[in-house]
Amino acid sequence: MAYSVRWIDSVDSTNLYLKTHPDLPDKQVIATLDQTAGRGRLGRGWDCPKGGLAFSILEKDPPAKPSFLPLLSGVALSKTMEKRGYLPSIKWPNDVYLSGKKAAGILVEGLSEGPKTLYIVGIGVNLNQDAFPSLPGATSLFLEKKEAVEPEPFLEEFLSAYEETLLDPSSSLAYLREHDFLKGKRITLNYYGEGIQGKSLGIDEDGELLLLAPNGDVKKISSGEASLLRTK
Ligand code: BT5
Repeated sequence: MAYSVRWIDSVDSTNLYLKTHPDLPDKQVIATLDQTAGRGRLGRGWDCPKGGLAFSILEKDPPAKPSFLPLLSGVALSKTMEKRGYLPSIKWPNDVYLSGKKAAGILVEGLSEGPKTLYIVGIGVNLNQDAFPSLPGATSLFLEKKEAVEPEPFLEEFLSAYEETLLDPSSSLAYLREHDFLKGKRITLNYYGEGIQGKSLGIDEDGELLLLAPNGDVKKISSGEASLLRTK
């Protein structure tokens, strides 16, 4: 496999570690079970209480379109979980869900190095936590099946699924559409600070969300934050 994993005991953020070590070889993976200041999107944080796995992959020349990296990483995570008997779905654009709750989050960051852009694919997976007192919308693999998950084999399985997924974006997109958490649901989308409501029609070939607005327009959304609308 092209990816080589270095485990570190504790780190603020595995994404930040790679950002500050861009000279590490292409496809270097930094992994930890103790991430103390994990980063989410838009300045949010990622909690990694004991039992969590955090890792980041350095992609100097990604084999897939960079804008697809979050979705394709979600596909690879979902496949890894499915092979182990879980029933995951992928919540556009960057989460993996189990039983309607968030089990993993993905943060892809670009880093300019002269004329080139390097990509850092950061993934947090809730493996063995047995409760999330301050995160009611979170779950872990342990909570789903009451079985502990060994982090090292899980990461190895993920990396081979990720390698395959990146090399075959069209069948990965088909998988994504079959595991689309939002499809058919009424959602609110935070789109450039504006909340738009509508029904998610699914994900198109560009990885964009198709939203059917109440006036019948179909909007193509490239990024944003989706939450489910409660139905009475
Ligand atoms: C994400 O952001 O979901 C991306 C998270 C990426 C984390 C990885 S860990 C390895 C690498 N190194 C880093 O520093 N980061 C990456 P976002 O979509 O913005 O979601 C963040 C929100 O998810 C938070 O505001 C919480 O509401 C929720 N959250 C935080 N920790 C969680 C957890 N462990 N499980 C489920 N939800 C969580």
